[in-house]
Amino acid sequence: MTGVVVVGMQWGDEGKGKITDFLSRKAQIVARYQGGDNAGHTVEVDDKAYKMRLVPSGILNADRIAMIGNGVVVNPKSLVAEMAALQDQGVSFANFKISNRAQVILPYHIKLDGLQEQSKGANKIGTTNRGIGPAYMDKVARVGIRMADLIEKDTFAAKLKANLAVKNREFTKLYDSEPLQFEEIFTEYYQYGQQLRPYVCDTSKLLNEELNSGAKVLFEGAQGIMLDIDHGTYPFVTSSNPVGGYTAGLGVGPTQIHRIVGVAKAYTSRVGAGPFPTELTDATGDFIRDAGHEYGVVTKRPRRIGWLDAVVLQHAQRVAGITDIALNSIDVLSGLQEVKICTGYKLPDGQVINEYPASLNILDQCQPVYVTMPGWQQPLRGITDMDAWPQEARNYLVKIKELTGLDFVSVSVGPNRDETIVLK
Ligand code: 2SA
Ligand code: MG
Repeated sequence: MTGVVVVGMQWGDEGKGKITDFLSRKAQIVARYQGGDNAGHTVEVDDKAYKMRLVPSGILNADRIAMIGNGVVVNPKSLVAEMAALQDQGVSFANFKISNRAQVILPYHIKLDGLQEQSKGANKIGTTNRGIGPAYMDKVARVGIRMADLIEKDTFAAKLKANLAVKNREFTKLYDSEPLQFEEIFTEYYQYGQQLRPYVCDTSKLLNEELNSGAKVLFEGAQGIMLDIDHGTYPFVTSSNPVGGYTAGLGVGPTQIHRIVGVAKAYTSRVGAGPFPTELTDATGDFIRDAGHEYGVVTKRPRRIGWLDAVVLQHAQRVAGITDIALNSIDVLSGLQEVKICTGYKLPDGQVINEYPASLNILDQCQPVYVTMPGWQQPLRGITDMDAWPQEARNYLVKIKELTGLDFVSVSVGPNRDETIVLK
């Protein structure tokens, strides 16, 4: 058992990239198990910023295997572009692997993502418009095209033709939109497939062999637990399982995992629509957004901001079996008069619950119950000696530990590698 999972405990953007980068230094393999190019993070090393969406951050060490598992939906066009940009920066892909069972995102998925969102009007999810949902729909409907198909000319042509016939009927009849042309897509995407072909293999077989011979593996989750298709704020979620997805998404047994690190920010953010009980729509929210540079990596959208929610953290801990917490961005809270943590939700009848409701209707009626603590004025950015912190900031950590029962594996006081306090 040498597997460690890193997963977001909120709605994504918890700073998983930074934690993955730091934990992966001890790993021989870093493997992505779900999501697609809706994920996105920047890893900064020695003044160089590496932007990644699909490629696991483990790629930055040439000796390490960086793997895209079968549970990931791969947009070949954006993967080829991402690889080219990283190669230009001197990154080696000698140990890069893509599962032959990973689903492929094609232009009709992206088009459908946009059309589905449009047709939902005010109820739209606010997707990243990368075709993620429609690609997983095709997977479950058993009409998806996998990497193994993409690289076989005749198989790809036949499957693409059959799928396009159905999708084009949908585009023209249901959405009154233009059909897509087979030739264009086939020529372009077959090329991408051939460029990716050298990396395509049975990643589950490789991964199990490596694990059985003692390799340390980091399982890199994308998005966050509150965006999980089962355990998140459905239907305002992504279409995959950040929770537990590594078993199905990489073809390994849960017995290979011994540690699950949950990454959380010291406050909460969310992009896209959907419930957010501790949301701040006031000047405090604006203050945190600006101090934390809370704008999306992929879509540049300003993120919604709120207080830390311990109901969310407890839910995440429970459904994912989190063993440790990596807390990020506590430095962002410097300068506030007071800081709050939500400890429960109050229903209209006065009852206080501390489980996250499945019903959006009940969630709508929930009023957050807060513990309010004095804030601190001193900047924490870069201050890795906690003894030099104001007592109020230390108290905030103690409260989080008390509410979650989790040990801190690390606490971050800034985005850089050396702005991390490693505690475990
Ligand atoms: P989609 O495109 O179908 O997955 O969108 C569905 C909802 O999921 C939200 N979503 C995200 N929210 C925050 N961060 C995301 N990705 C991170 C990033 C990467 C990460 O930095 O962009 O932290 O792993 C992400 N991806 C999807 C989206 O806003 C919709 O609400
Ligand atoms: Mg992010």
